[in-house]
Amino acid sequence: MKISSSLLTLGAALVVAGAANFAFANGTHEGGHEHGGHEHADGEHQAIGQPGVASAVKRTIAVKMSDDMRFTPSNFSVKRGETVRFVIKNVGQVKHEFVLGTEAELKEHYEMMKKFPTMEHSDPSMVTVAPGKTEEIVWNFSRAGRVEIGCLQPGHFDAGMRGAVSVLGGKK
Ligand SMILES: [Cu+2]
Repeated sequence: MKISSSLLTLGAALVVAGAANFAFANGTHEGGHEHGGHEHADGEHQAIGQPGVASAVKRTIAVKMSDDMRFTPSNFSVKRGETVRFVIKNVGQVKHEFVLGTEAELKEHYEMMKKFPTMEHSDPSMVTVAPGKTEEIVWNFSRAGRVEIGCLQPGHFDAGMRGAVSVLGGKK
């Protein structure tokens, strides 16, 4: 039915706009551009760091994603300020994702993916990997604390497809 399908499209657009606002608000409430004079024009992702530059990568970490709904390995430890390249291979038969975020961001985003399972989404903090393929994320973990990892494909997050990065404090 044409009408309901265009309503669904509109609904998806509104949800996406809402998520963008949420990310912005979440990124700015901790405030500040205090690390080394970097400016982040969009204000996003300050809670978990920001996209890294390849030339700053000192460590590459290989991660496998599999249909038993696991990241292997799933827990990582980095130093504050470190830029890491994740090389993420999907060894399964279905699509998986590696998404960095706060607990709240991942849950919010996951609920949206359950409502709109065919929605295409992308962001520097995430990668969607087709079966048998490998993708990369370069990320700068500029804040001490815990960054969550999740696969937001419907059912996967609930099934435990999660992990975490511990960002250890230290010199500013
Ligand atoms: Cu998955």
